[in-house]
Amino acid sequence: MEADTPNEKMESLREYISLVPRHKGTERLLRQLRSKLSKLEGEAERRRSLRKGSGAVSAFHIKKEGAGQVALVGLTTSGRSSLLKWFTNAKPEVSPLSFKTRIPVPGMMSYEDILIQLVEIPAIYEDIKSGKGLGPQIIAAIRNSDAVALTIDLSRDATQQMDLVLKELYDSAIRLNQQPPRVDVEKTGSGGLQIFGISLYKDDVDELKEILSKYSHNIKVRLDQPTTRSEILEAINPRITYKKALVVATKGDVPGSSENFEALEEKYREKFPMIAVSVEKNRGKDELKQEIFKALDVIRVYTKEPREKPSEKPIVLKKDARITDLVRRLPKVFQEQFKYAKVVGPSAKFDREFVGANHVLQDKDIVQVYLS
Ligand SMILES: Nc1nc2c(ncn2[C@@H]2O[C@H](COP(=O)(O)OP(=O)(O)OP(=O)(O)O)[C@@H](O)[C@H]2O)c(=O)[nH]1
Ligand SMILES: [Mg+2]
Repeated sequence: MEADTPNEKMESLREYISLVPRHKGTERLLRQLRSKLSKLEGEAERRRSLRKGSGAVSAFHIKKEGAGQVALVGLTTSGRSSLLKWFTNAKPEVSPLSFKTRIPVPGMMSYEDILIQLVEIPAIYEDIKSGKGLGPQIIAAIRNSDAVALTIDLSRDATQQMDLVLKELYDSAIRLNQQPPRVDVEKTGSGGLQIFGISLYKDDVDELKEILSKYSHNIKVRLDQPTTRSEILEAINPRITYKKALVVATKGDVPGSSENFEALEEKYREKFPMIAVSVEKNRGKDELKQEIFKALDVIRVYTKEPREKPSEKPIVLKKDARITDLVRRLPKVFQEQFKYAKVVGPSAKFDREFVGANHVLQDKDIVQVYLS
């Protein structure tokens, strides 16, 4: 009670709470203490986010670093902090108590010769989509990531957790491992409602016109394959975001975990890569790292100077990037005087193939650029 700085206050409150015996007679006291603690934590969080610059920057926005940002997303106590600690130098609090992580916590994970940023996102909960509390900020933090790792706790019913997490994300306009519908929608300044390829529409055309005119008076829609009503609704919703995702099944060491994992695989294996791990027993680490890298959809390309070894650090590019995308990342002279490139590695048809600007690269290619 003598503590004076907010941090000391929080520390001594935590200590005091841990010392109070747990029984019916102390329930009320514990509730009061926890509520006091959570108020202090909220204040501390606000101060932290204000300090981070303009004041408009939220503690929930984690600046991207490394080859990509992967969000650890799951229900409370699903083991997100444990994973973050296992893979990075971050020091989140691991605890059997619920909702310990209240703001996103970043850490850098090394994978072969690159670094990947992991961010523990505060826990998802039922009805997070309703927009109460920190829900919108939690969802925004997930939307900001490049890929999502869903943490599913194998010490409990795994499919039930997965169903819940997926529903909450779906209702928050986040789509996982799903292609956007192939419908071209364009708001135009004038011209009214224009629909091309209407014969490909599978549902009621009058209703389609009504849906579209509610969305905008001037709109051009182009169908080039059979399209349903729900695909149209997806395509005109600007909030919807598409992310690659994988499942990290945690606590693979606990009794019953194999059965839970099998049930989860049975239901979801077609849509999600799945890795069972145990932080406790240090199992599945390398396999998981590899899946996380895959989910980012990036490639590593090494540049090379004549008569020298390839660069030690790769340039990280989006999957399917071309030589032009690589050249854009090099000093300006390479863009101005590009002639052709020589490729050694997976994308080369034969060793030391000479290629042009449109050549599509692959992970672990070595490229030497020639200038004219
Ligand atoms: N047996 C076992 N327990 C684990 C494993 N990983 C995590 N746990 C335990 O699960 C509990 C919750 O772990 P956390 O990592 O704090 O969970 P979290 O998802 O960060 O939870 P919140 O941030 O509080 O929502 C802790 O008691 C951990 O020790 C594991 O691999 N095996
Ligand atoms: Mg945590």
